Parts: sequence; structure tokens; C-alpha cells
Amino acid sequence: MLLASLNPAAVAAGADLSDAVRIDGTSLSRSDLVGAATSVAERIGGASLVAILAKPSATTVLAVAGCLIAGVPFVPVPADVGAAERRHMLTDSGAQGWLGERPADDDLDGLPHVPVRIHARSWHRYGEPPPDATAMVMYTSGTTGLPKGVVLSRRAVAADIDALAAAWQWTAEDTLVHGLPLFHVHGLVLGLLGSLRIGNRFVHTGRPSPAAYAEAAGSLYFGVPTVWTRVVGEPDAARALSSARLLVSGSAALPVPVFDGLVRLTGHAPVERYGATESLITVSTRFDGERRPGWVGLPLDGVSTRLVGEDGGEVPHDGETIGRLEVRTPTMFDGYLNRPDATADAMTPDGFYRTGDVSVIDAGGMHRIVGRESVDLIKSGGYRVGAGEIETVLLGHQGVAEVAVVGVPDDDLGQRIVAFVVGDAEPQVLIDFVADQLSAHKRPREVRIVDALPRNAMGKVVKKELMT
Ligand code: MLC
Ligand code: AMP
Repeated sequence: MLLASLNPAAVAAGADLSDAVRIDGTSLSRSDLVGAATSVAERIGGASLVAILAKPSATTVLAVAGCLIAGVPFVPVPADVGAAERRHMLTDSGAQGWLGERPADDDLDGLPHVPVRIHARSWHRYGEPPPDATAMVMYTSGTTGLPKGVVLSRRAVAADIDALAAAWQWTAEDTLVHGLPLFHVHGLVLGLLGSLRIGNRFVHTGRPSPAAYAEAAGSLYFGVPTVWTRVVGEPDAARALSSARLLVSGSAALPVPVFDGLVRLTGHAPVERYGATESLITVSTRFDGERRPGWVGLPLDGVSTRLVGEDGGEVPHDGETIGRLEVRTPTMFDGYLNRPDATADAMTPDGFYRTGDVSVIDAGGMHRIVGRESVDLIKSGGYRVGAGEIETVLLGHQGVAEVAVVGVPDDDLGQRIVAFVVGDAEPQVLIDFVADQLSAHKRPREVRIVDALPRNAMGKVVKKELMT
């Protein structure tokens, strides 16, 4: 069973937990979860795919669990989604309706709405859908074009959680705390679904502030590097985490000074792990293994990795030679929805995913992510954002003649999204324009109006010159 802790027979036999999930001021026991999510399942059974506006709320938790019980695939829609991105996700996925909350202006979409009733209960017993059935379609940005729907099977999700549980000695005794969004792998698949599979208590803090993390008194904490940077910036909050068992960082590179700061203030060397929406998490340091600052660990159970050099051949695992990282994993996605061309580009004929990351591997199998192949894929606050997607939106504004979007180094966000614009629009107007069309987290933090963009002899923008 994918959500093993929501086994109705076990819950009926007494395996309850009064505060299995705490989120947005609501506590749900395991029997609340089984009863209310099964009631959701009954109301959506037979749907081909639904959209869930994934705000951090009990409604979202029950909507997701209900879909997984019923075997109905869902699309988690970013809580801060804008109009154009939302339209694309709904059209491309063919979502039949909104489950749970709906956007304030949802009349634009014309889709039916099925509310989640937190106090409704059903004790119907559903059979477990087959492992190769789709669990969800998660949208993620590429270097160009609109976000692509990553099709994730139930098997991939279950395999990833189990492999991470083994690596981190994650058990039902843990209390897992995070404040990450519930529309990406980190917060949703690992944090929420991981907890519902393993059977540990789950606490969502709302915004992932250092104070909220300190107050939650968990044993296992998840964060993106920006969260850990902010924790280290508040030593009192950081010191409160010393009673935890394990701090985990992922979704972007954890700066070494932040790693060292966590060791100093909490007494814990963080575990780092690496992955992507397409492959799920594939590499991690282990609870009982070496945790080396700047390195993301060893392949998880069943995962193979290799480095490919300029000539297409494999490069040695000597800790120094850089290559393009490819992974083969039981947690692999089933392709991009409606995009066989993009799927074929992302995969090698022998089943490895081309991560787009550049890495070294040492003789012991330890991985260090050195950077990305393309400057057009930005990681800001742990969010993956395509430069092309933002450029297309900005070019749709009448005050923009030319634009180049880049990620510049940022102590807090890792990379900060900056748009260089030739035109006569007001910077703040353009920032708000992107937030309205895409998602608030994809908005440039800065717009610089320039006379011209740096171009090479071919007329192509030289983004590297803009990135310092
Ligand atoms: C300001 N705001 C605006 C705005 N200007 N909102 C809309 N339009 C504008 N023009 C407001 C916001 O509403 C918000 O208000 C406030 O600014 C701050 O929002 P923010 O700037 O977006 O948040 P910030 O503090 O920068 O967020 C940092 C963060 C966030 C770490 C909390 O980046 C985050 O949650 N990152 C996690 C990303 C993640 O989970 N990635 C995993 C991908 S999966 P208010 O009122 O709300 O404060 C993956 C696989 C793997 O990568 O390996 O895990
Ligand atoms: P996403 O699809 O949002 O999961 O983004 C995947 C990308 O995040 C990867 O291809 C990497 O570029 C980056 N990433 C994830 N985890 C790490 C990590 N621990 N260190 C460095 N980069 C990471």
C-alpha cells in the first residue's frame, strides 16, 4: 500500500495516532485521515485527473490522500500560481475539475469544483491501485518553453520513500517537520507522502522560518538551503534544533559555510541529498555514513549513476574529473505528459536520465554537484525556474523590446532572478506582471533597464556577462 499508515484495518484495530498530521492550525489523527480522505475518494472515483491548489492546509492533505486512495491522478498546482501558468497546467493535463480549494478567480477556468469536507467520513475499503498507475503529474520548468508535466507512478514514489527511509533510518518514531510547498517533490512526495507511508508524525510549519522550525520540536527536519541559511542566521533558533535526530538539506547546493554553521550551532552535520522531479531523489549521504560538506552522497539503493565527458564517453570517478551526470533509477518518471520529444531528449537509449547537472564522483562513490550545463535553468530558493519561461512572459509586455533573464549569485536564495530589459517599462510593473502570469516565486527580484544586451558575433545574448 502506497500510504501504508492509512491502512483502514490497522487503524480500526487501534493503530491510531491522534496528531498524525499538524498543518495550518489543524490536527488530523490517522482515523481522521482515513475517514475523511476515503470520503474524498468516493466523491472523485472514476475521474481521469483532478487539479489540487496545493496550499499548505488540511484540505490539501485530504485531497492528495483521497486521490491516492481512489487511484485518481492529480496535478498539484502552486499555491501562488498566476493566470497563464495555471491555464497551461489545466489545459495540458486535461484536469476535469478542482479538488479542495479553488483559485479565487476560478470562473476563468470554467472547471467544476469538488470541495473537501474535513469532517466527512467514509469507511469504504478501496483496493490498492497497481504500482505502475500514475500517482501525480507534477509540472516543472525547462530551459525554454512552458513547464512540462512529469508523470510519476505510485511505484516510483513508494520506492523513493523506502530508499530514503533506509538511508536516513527514518521510522514511525520520527516527527518530521518542514514548511516547504506542497506542490513539489521535496515538500509533497518526501515530506507529506513520506510521512503517510512511514507512519511518523508530520508537522507543517507554514512559512519555514527559523522560529517556526525551533518551536516544532521535531526529530527529523527537511529544508532547502535558503531555509538552513536563515536558520544559521538566527543562532537561538538554530540551537533549539540540537534536540533533533537529523537535519536534511536538498533541492539546491548547500553552501559549505551554512553546513559548518549548522554543525557549530546545532551539533548536527546535515544530511544532503540530490535529485530532480523527473528522477526523484537518487543520491544522499546516509545517517550512518560520512557527511562531507559540499558533497551530496552516494546513490540510493537500486540507483546507478555515471559521468559523461565531452566526447560522449564515461569519465573516471576520481573526485576531480567533471562530467555530465546521468542516473538510472527505480524511481524514474514515466515521461513528460504529451511531450514524447522532450522525454526522448531527456533519456538515453539505455534508460539513464540526463540530469543537466555537472558533477564529480570520487573513488568511494561520493558525488559533488559542480553546477548546471545550462545557464537557463535557475534555482532560486530551491525552486527550479526556466529563464525562457520568464522571458516569454516579459516579451508579452508592451514596454519590453528585448530581455534576458539570468540567475545571479545570492547569499540567501542561492540564485536571484534578474531580468535585463531593453525598453521603457517600470521595473516594479514588470515584476508584478510576471508574478500575475506565472507564480509569485518566479518573479524577478530585480529588473535592470539597459540600453542594449551583450551579444556575440552571431547575435546571441552572452548571458555569462550578465551573471556577476
Ligand atoms: C513580494 N511578494 C510578492 C511580490 N513581492 N508576491 C507577489 N508578487 C510580488 N510582486 C511577497 C510574497 O507574497 C510573500 O509574502 C513574500 O513576498 C515573500 O515571498 P517570497 O519572496 O517568494 O519568499 P521567500 O522568503 O524568498 O521564500 C524563501 C523560501 C521559498 C525558502 C521560503 O523560496 C521556498 O519555499 N522554497 C522552497 C522551494 C522548494 O520546495 N523546492 C523544491 C523543489 S523539488 P508573504 O506575506 O507570504 O510573506 C526539488 C527536488 C529536490 O528540487 O531535490 O528536492
Ligand atoms: P527540481 O526538478 O525542482 O527537483 O530540480 C532539480 C535540480 O535541483 C537538479 O537537477 C539540481 O540542479 C538541483 N538540486 C537538487 N538537489 C541538489 C543538491 N543537493 N545540490 C545541488 N543541486 C541540487
